Amino acid sequence: MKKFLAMCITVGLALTMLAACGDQETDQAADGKGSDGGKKYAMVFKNTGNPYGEKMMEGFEEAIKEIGGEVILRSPDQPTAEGQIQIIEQLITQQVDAIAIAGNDEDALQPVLKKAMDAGIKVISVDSAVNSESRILHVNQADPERIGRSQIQAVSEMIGGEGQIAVLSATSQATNQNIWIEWMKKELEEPGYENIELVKVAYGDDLRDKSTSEAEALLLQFPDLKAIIAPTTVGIAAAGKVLTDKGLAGEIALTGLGLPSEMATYLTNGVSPAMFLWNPIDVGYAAGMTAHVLVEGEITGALGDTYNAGRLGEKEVVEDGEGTQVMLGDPFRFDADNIDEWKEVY
Ligand code: RAM
Repeated sequence: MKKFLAMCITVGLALTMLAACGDQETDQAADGKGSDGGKKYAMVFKNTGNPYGEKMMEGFEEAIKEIGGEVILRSPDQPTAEGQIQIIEQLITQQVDAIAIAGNDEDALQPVLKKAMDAGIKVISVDSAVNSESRILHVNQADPERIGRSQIQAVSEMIGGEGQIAVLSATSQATNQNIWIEWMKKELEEPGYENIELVKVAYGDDLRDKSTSEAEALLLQFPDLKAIIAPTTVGIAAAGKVLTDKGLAGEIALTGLGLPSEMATYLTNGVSPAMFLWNPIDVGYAAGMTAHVLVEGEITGALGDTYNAGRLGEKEVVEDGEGTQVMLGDPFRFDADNIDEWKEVY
């Protein structure tokens, strides 16, 4: 009964958040007593209906309330650059002070984001980077190299260093997934993985139905498949359900990046021996605090700038290829032994 009640509360909360985060705009005057009254902070996620994005927005909203600004949460229906471009145009017209965007494409948003910056808007990317010309800095959830390499290390352990593996990703344009997959491929070139073959990278576009059909297609196309790595919370949850429904626990291992709340079942039923993630609420919160210090002129986003990111403590702007970034922690490993502590949190 307790479990049923908890589930009802979780489903109720999820539905409320879904309603709040549809392609309809959510504007909320903050009731905090911070110093930033009247300033408008927008977050644009990849697409609607993704619980990970909703958690990130929750953290962003927490930060903006803390500093006393006004928060605007927007996402297109589909994970495309076109949808985000339309939203950015509207945010420019609304004269927001800052935009934090999880980019659906590295380069396609450049003209509109430059236009926003020319209009005085502080633009940062978060979660999925846009190119360094299109933003002041990037708020990075974790080191992409560590994320990519750890997926391969984990999968190799799960399948005894031998067999066919496939990746089920988000969209083919998603910068975050693409860089993680590049690092997976580099790790596969290291000694010790000679008997592991990456047979395919499939794209479920962070849509539940497409991710499900792509996971099913992998099983049909590769009857000897030993593991699926899904570096997307939508993809891994869809694959978890497919493998569970087909009774493939223990036959095909699943790992990747998953939300504990969506993956608890598949970590305990043996479908996924382990998976990884960071705290998406903290990622959104960090983006909010970073946008705030940029708007207030406390930092410019230059290399070496340091600032106070509220409950996350002091942060430093560091190098990121051609641009700059703020780096959060290491990915956390979840398995059947620790999932219960986290499944209610995010
Ligand atoms: C999905 C999104 C998001 C990514 C996570 C891991 O929710 O693609 O951008 O960071 O997975």
